[in-house]
Amino acid sequence: MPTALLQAIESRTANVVVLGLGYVGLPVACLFAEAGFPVVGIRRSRDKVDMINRGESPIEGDEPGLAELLCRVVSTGQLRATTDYAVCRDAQVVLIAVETPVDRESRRPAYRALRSALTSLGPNLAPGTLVIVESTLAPGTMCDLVAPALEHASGLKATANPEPPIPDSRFYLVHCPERVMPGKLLANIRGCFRVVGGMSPEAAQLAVALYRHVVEAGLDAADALTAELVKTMENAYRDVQIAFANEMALLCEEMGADVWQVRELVNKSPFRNMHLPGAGVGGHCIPKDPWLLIANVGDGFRAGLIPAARAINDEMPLHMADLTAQALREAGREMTGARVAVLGYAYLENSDDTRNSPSAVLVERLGALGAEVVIHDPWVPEYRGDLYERVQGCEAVVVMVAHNEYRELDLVELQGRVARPILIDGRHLFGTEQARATGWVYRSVGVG
Ligand code: SAJ
Repeated sequence: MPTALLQAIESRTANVVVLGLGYVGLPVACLFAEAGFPVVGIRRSRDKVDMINRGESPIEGDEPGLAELLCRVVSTGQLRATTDYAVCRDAQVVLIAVETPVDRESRRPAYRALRSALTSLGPNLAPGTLVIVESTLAPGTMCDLVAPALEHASGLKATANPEPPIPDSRFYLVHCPERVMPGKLLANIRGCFRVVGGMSPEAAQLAVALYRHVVEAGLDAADALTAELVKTMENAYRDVQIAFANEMALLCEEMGADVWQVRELVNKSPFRNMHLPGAGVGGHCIPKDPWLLIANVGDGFRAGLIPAARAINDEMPLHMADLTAQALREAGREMTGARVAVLGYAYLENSDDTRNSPSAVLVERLGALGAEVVIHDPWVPEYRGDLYERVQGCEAVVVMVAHNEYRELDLVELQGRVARPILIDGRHLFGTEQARATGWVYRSVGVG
């Protein structure tokens, strides 16, 4: 193990550079700065760099502790931001935390930001530096893209396995996938176990020594491919579980049963944990990571379950549109020209995050069917406002997100505002008895 680098890490004197000061990079930069490391963050936008150097957080939404921590570490000089990659020349540690989205049409990884970061870092990479990619990657990316791209751009060699003594032409390369969740950015970095995947065992051990300064949970060293698989597979696993619940909801609707009652009884069996059916699956992880998982597997493998689960979950907001159209038709009303209220635009309850929101799919489909759509969401600035006023004159109300505010809705008051009492419940907030007792024409996902 290289003593100089390890000593710099253990003494917290290693210069740390974080590429990408977004919702992954900024909190991790702040935590390493708080731990005592000198940290420089790189971001493309001059405005955002200036904002961060004023100690102001560019991260939207409620992130407990982040704004205060950022202000503190900037004021002490532990953290500063820049647009200039030349700062990497003095770094002993470089963390890469740029977005790695999936192309909507092809479902292939879109690595433009990653390639750009690697190309910019390369010429400024000093021998012996520990480079850690936190962005979520399709398994195989570290070996087939990150290492070759960085070697080409730097003229150095990534450490290989077994570990030769580090001459002055090598760098250490690791993948430590992020585990952020909007609303819990700092808590998740501190509290979630991390897999630390090294391109060599020594690289992994160096990264474990580094993360021990900010991660209170377990740190499991592994190889880079294992780390890529762990992150994408844990989210694909969740996507499949949710898809099972959604398919059972559709089955129960068809059979005239109540999936919510069935689910409760199924989960009384040991080792059962049937997830919640709903109006769709959004966010920055679950809809994307299953596609990353199967992106580079190769011809000898045919993915069946993963694409099928994605298709089921992607279908749910469209199913909400079908339930709405059906209820209107039964009331003798076509969708064309009908005023429909969509309650909830965030992808997750009690969150302002709208990334990959199922509501966006529903709103588009309702519009295509000729409806006049009004949107309300107490967490999303552009859709805040008085809910009862927003639904005035509507002929259908569709609940898409289980915000606390919606759980406490006064269904009698609401009915007094709408032109037609049709309530489509995508998260089963109200239950059939409660809704029908207050005179609503009520349809819930999963209830036939
Ligand atoms: N959803 C359902 N049914 C469920 C659970 C979720 O329809 O039973 C929907 C939600 O409404 C939402 C989407 O799925 O639209 C995603 O919800 P989520 O609870 O998985 O929240 P995320 O997307 O923030 O997932 C993150 C992930 N964490 C990381 O990537 C580090 C995920 O791996 C975690 O399992 C999840 O948080 C969590 O459990 O908190």
